[in-house]
Amino acid sequence: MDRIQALELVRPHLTEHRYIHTLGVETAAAELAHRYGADAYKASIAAIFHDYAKFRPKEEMQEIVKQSDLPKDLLNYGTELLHAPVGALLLEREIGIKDEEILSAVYYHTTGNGSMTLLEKVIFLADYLEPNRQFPGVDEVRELSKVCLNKASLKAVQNTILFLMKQNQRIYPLTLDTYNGLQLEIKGKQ
Ligand code: DGI
Ligand code: FE
Ligand code: FE
Repeated sequence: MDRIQALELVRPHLTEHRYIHTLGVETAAAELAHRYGADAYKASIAAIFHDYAKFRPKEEMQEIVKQSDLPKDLLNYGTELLHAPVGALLLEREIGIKDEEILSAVYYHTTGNGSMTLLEKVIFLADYLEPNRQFPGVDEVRELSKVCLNKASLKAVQNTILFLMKQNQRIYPLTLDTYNGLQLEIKGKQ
């Protein structure tokens, strides 16, 4: 599958706004992949498909979690979390994507995890800082992303955790694992 085919496949699942975001994530992912040595093709395909399930009805996503091997604790946090793991599952089922690196980059694009691969970091960070995003703190992460992938990813997850806490939202354990994992990678086990 080339990127044009991928874009044609994802387009019907997204709004215009979300499609523009997706193109921004692809651009950002290409830059990060080039800078940090990730696979350019996988970065492009994972970016194009990362929000594939974003507009599935939440009842459908909850049903998929219940009837698959996805972790059931996903149901106890905001429904915003579901589109990432459900998206990975549906990409395999509906589009036939089998590449585990691409699927895991989609799976973890919202939360991250405690020991992220290079491609997972690239997609996690590209989603956060793509050029169409504008919110407090994003420029600092953009600057950091030119210097250190781990430090930029850490700042992004820190900002997300602080934002969620201010909104009195629950924080999914994987999001905290991401914070701890990146701290460990940056500072070592001291
Ligand atoms: O899909 P996007 O909007 O492009 O971005 P995303 O996949 O990073 O999703 C962002 C949403 O996910 C935002 O509403 C905050 C939410 N989120 C991220 N981490 C957590 C979370 N929500 C909860 N409850 N807990 C988390 O740990
Ligand atoms: Fe998303
Ligand atoms: Fe996104």
